[in-house]
Amino acid sequence: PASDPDLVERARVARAALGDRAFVLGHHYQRDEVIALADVTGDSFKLAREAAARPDAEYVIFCGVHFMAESADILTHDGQAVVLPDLQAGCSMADMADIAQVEEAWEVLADAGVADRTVPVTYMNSTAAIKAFTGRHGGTVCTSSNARVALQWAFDRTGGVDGDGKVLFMPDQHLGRNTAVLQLGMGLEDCVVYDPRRPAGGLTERELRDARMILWRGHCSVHGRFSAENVAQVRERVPGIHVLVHPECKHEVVAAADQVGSTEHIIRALDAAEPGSAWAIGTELNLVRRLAASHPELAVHYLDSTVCFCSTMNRIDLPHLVWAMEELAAGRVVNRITVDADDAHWARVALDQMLALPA
Ligand code: CIZ
Ligand code: SF4
Repeated sequence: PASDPDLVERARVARAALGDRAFVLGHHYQRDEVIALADVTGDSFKLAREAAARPDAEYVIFCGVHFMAESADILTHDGQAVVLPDLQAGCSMADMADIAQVEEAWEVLADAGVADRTVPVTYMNSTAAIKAFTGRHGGTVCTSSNARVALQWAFDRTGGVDGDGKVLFMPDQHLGRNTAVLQLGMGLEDCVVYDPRRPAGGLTERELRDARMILWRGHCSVHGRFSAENVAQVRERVPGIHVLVHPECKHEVVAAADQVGSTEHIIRALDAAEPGSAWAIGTELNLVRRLAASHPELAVHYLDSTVCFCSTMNRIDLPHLVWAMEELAAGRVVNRITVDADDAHWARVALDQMLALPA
């Protein structure tokens, strides 16, 4: 439905009042009404860099989810306030790795005698506390675009992909498994899943010693819902269709697809697609709908019409954004996201390590 015209007008007025004092970031999974007000759009990695590149903006209004606003706070300076228009906009995947559970897992690894041969790698989609843990233990952050390079780097620190070092990969088991198996040539049997709800992660010492990839039991509630059956069905319905999915999808979905790639990769692939070609996209619905609308020359299908929006991304809507902008314009800093100094320091170490990875 079209947005309320009064609200659109209030948004225009508040945005104009803030001028250059504010910078509005919009994640690709945001609603159209929010994207319309964004100064820049991107995935979490691009938006973190964009936030860091705007040192003169007093307010960084982050239309995305909590962990992204935390990263922006870490990468901006103290005089800047990062604002999340709705504090309920979390990420179910990031919330699946709690810092107390991760500390406990590290003790389980130490008890099994493997912690000193293990490098933690955390996906960007994790809390600042998990990024800080990763920095304190000599690991790196990764995104879905550089996960292969990050894993290669981590294994190189412990004797290489063919050695006996290990990676503790958090919090998305699917990205970890897909990257290790499909990009680094490891076997599915080299991967084990650490379940934080079970004693010792549900793993024996033997399993921990034999594993190469220790995958945290976490997943995305949107991407994790696509199935291999969806891929088979769309191929039957639309012969010759190209199936392109995000690496947060399950292994069997990625294995059945034609291409796998990050959000930015998916956008570029459609920009470069041959006119008239058909595509089934397995990622968040706000983005797929915008891609379909902006590519009338292509037949863009949604991989599974029953999987829908990311509910927490969708919490940021025009009323919340207008409220946050009006409050800021009135000099009241609302919904500020801050990371404590010690965690911010170590999370930054892990983020800087990612930025230093070979391209
Ligand atoms: O699934 C997500 O939330 C993604 C892909 C975020 C991002 O931009 O990296
Ligand atoms: Fe988190 Fe998945 Fe939503 Fe991304 S799409 S914010 S990973 S729940």
